[in-house]
Amino acid sequence: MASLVMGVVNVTPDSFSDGGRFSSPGGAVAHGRWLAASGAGIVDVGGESTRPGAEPVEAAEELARVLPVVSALAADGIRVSIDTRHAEVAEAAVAAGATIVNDVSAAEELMAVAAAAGAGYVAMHAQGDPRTMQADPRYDDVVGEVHGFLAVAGARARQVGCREVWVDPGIGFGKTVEHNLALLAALPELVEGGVPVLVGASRKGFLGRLTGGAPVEDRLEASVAVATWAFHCGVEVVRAHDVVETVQALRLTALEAA
Ligand code: PMM
Repeated sequence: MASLVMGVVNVTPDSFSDGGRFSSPGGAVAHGRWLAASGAGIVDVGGESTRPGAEPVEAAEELARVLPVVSALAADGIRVSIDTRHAEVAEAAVAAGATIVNDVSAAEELMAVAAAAGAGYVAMHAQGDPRTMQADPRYDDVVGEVHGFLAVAGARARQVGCREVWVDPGIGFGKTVEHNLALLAALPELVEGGVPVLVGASRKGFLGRLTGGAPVEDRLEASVAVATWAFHCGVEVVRAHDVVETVQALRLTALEAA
């Protein structure tokens, strides 16, 4: 599969990057349509913020947030992924037309939902829970441990019958700036592992730290720089908020004439 951009629609009041902007279904649907029209090959819909320090959301509340959005976008023929840690949310979303389960917890339960529905599956690495994951993340060998975890999770997802599988190093999920940079530097090795790779670094905190404190709304250039690097390394899907600019990065990386 050629590389593509996954556009983000957070139907949440509190996501770090766009929290509160699309918390009504109508606004979220309009934004998802715009992302697809701007070149996103997948629109990722989430109803629970996983930013550092975020409180968990009940599955019923998450469902109420995401289902109308998933249904409307899928009915338009847009490829929708559901970003959730709850199996019942994943199940309802695939029944409503989502065709990818994006699981930041890489849990067996969610793999099973994706496999049963004939949906694709993203297995992401995280250390710890969003509430506490950035408190003091530690690894002996971050690249070895994350790649090892993803090799097992990717193989397991295929074994339980997931049709399409991606692995994701989980930038910012229980990782320091140095951990994130080591994982980004090691993307070529992860790609060589043979399971398609997805990366999401868009607007994340480490980009603020690396750019002298740029606030979340000023991280476009840094986000596109990481996306360009990721595509250059052979990453198949880049998760991004700024779809127009990230699609440009993809085209340039693929040396396609715009
Ligand atoms: N990051 C966030 C949420 N979901 N899913 C995947 N697969 N990879 C990520 O890096 C990822 C994710 C957090 O970012 P957001 O608050 O902008 O959605």
